[in-house]
Amino acid sequence: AAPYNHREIEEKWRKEWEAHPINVNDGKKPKYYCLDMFPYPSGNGLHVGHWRGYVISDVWSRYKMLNGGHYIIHPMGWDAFGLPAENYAIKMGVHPAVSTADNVSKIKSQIKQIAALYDWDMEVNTTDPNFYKWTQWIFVKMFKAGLAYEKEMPINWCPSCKTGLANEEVVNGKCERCGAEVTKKNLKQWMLKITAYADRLLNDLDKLDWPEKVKKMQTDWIGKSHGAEVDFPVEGSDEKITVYTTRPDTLHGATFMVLAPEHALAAKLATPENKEAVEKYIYEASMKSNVDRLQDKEKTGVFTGTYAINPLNGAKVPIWLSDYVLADYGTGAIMCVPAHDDRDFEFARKFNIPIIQVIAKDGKEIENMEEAYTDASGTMINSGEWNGMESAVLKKEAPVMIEKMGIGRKTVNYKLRDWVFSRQRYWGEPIPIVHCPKCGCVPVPEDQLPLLLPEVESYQPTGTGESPLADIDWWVNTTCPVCGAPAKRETNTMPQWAGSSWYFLRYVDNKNDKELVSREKADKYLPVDMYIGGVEHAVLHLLYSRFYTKFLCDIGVIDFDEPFVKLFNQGMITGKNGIKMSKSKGNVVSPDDLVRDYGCDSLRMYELFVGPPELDSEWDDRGIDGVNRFLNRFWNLVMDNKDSGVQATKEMVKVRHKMIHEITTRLENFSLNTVISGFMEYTNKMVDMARNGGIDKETLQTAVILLAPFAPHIGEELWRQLGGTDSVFHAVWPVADKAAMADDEKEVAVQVNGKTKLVVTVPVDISKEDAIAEGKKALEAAGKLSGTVVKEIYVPGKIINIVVKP
Ligand code: ANZ
Ligand code: ZN
Repeated sequence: AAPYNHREIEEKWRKEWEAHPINVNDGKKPKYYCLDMFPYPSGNGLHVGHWRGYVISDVWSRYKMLNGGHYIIHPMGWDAFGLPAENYAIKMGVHPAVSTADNVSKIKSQIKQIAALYDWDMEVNTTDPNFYKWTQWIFVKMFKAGLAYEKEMPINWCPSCKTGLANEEVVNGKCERCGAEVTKKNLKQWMLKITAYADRLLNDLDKLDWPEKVKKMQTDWIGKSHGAEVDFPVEGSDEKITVYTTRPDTLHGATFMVLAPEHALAAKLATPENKEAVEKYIYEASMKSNVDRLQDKEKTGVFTGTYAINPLNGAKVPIWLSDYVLADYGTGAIMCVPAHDDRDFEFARKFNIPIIQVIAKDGKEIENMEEAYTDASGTMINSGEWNGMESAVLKKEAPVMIEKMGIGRKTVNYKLRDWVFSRQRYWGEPIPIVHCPKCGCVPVPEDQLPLLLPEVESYQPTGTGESPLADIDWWVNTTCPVCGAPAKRETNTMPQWAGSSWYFLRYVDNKNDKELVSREKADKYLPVDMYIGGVEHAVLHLLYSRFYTKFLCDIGVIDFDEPFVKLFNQGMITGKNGIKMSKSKGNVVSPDDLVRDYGCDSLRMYELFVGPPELDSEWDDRGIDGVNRFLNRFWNLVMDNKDSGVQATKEMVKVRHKMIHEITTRLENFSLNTVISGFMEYTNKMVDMARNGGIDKETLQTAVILLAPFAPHIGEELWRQLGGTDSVFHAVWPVADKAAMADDEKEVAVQVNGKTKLVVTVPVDISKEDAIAEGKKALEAAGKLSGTVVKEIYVPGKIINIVVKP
């Protein structure tokens, strides 16, 4: 037979599929929406790491087509606003729209090499006015619903990109994009009130078929905690300081208080002799990012000179300032219980503040405390009327008790913050708001959307905190949509997350100029059944998308409130030694040569073979040889045996069903690397069978269907070689028959004089003579047969009994 020629067959089937698409919507098939996280069209093109997710999603799509006969919605688009295109424009003077279009066409042709089922009719691009019209429309709807508001606040500021950053864009105190140290700057910001959805975002995680790891990350990000606020009067003044604590049970152990340096009272509390030190400390803290402040390092702080009164027992507690307390969490002030909190313990040690233990450890007071005792378990001590109570019980009851005493109240707190939604950059969606001196903030009327991004002369951020749009007078100066008075446009643009928070809704109705998505199409094709992408998006993008979906559900655009039913996060493909592939590190492996030399099918399979798909895996070019050899072997197996006319033996049927079972189970579990090794294993078995008497056609056809989602070209070719007249992707995924898989061997008890001595495994259809011989051999080997054999009994499939006389 002809040898495997990947170039020839891949070209042949590409053409055929192009002319006769295999994934057609006949209106009757059930839909299955399998989505990739859409890429940012960077100028660097695709490397083998990018392929991984796209191969996984394509394998899954094709599998769902075969198993269940689904019409597959598998779109692709471009998340094309953002900094790199703008930075390139600043450097090269090329308009971001131009470089973006170039990059899109380049990446699109590279993506086509993967031979994925993408439906390019559904393509979207977040920078297309027909798309961002709806991104702006959602903003207007949120504004009208009171979910978008302006607020003056210190934002994370990247001095190098000259832009504000969301908390999520600050990695270890550095700008996620450029690596520069992040500082703070006070600016008027547009905020989205995602906190209004905190409880729903938290509770609805239960509905999702997502990796537990991701659910945990979202849970922690939302960070709901239960506790109490307690009011501490300031000694010698009418002021009081309210603290937030999750451990009101430890109130008797509060030996000092700490306020965030930004706390409204921070400077005011300083006594004259402490004023200078306090002011210096406040200034220094203002220059640090939140992330920096939370990182493990030596505690710093300053005493204000002032005391507060513990409202429970009247104790005098010194008030300190320290940057380990964050201004924007809880009340920005805490009561400190060094005996039971690590950070407070460290602080108390450093500044010689008394430590009072209020929960007994193992029933005792610790003599020389070396570290805080942080378990909320044990009996209360040194706690006045609370002595003898169980701390775990008190922890729950104290908030209510405190409320009754009138010294505080029960509260709930969230780590989740409202979303800073403005950027001081050019290449983003203009925020559709007009500032009118009389009417305040007025949204651009919905029928005037999209509000187009105007051309500018300089893309350079102004660095004053304003976007380059602020320099375009004709654009900035407008009239108020409500009263007609001269007014000014908002000049901030939206963050890149804006478009990606809802793009998955648009694919199924991407040409609709009346609605974001028609209700009919939304009902029919949404939500996304399977979402595949990198784990780096576990919180941000996935939380924002859930928020947008809930909002759009609330205003009736769609009828579901969770966007992604199932989620799979793939790990990264890295270069040698686990180093991230990047152009700057010079370790990028391009798929182009590999496709040329080994074919698309080999590369697809190797992408999966490198390691468990949910983990990072190191790329090694050499490994692709092995996968390619396997495909050659498989090719030869089918081609050499397709016309053999061999009838299936029981053994062949058994191997066939075991193969179906193994491959399907591994695939369903997303253990895709072991699917590939499973193919190798079963191909060896089939080759052995073929050598020893031949192999039947149905087993070969079955193997081809199983392989097709992974290696579609070779799958299609071999399917036709085996007599298929229609595409292999219109075949039906085989079902494993448990009975046919059953082994034809049985365990039989071997007895001497009716007493079981051991067990042997024999073929079910073994003859009486052979069975008895097996039994005797096993007994002798175990030294359990002596005397003279007088009788030999075989109860088929059950017992071998040797009767002996001494
Ligand atoms: C007293 C106490 C005693 C505390 C104890 C803990 C252990 P969650 O909500 O779970 O993160 N805290 C409150 N506001 C803070 C802020 N703005 N910056 C830094 N820390 C703050 O934890 C809430 C606990 O973190 C609160 O309970 C408070 O310290 C601290 F044995 O109060 B605790
Ligand atoms: Zn007005």
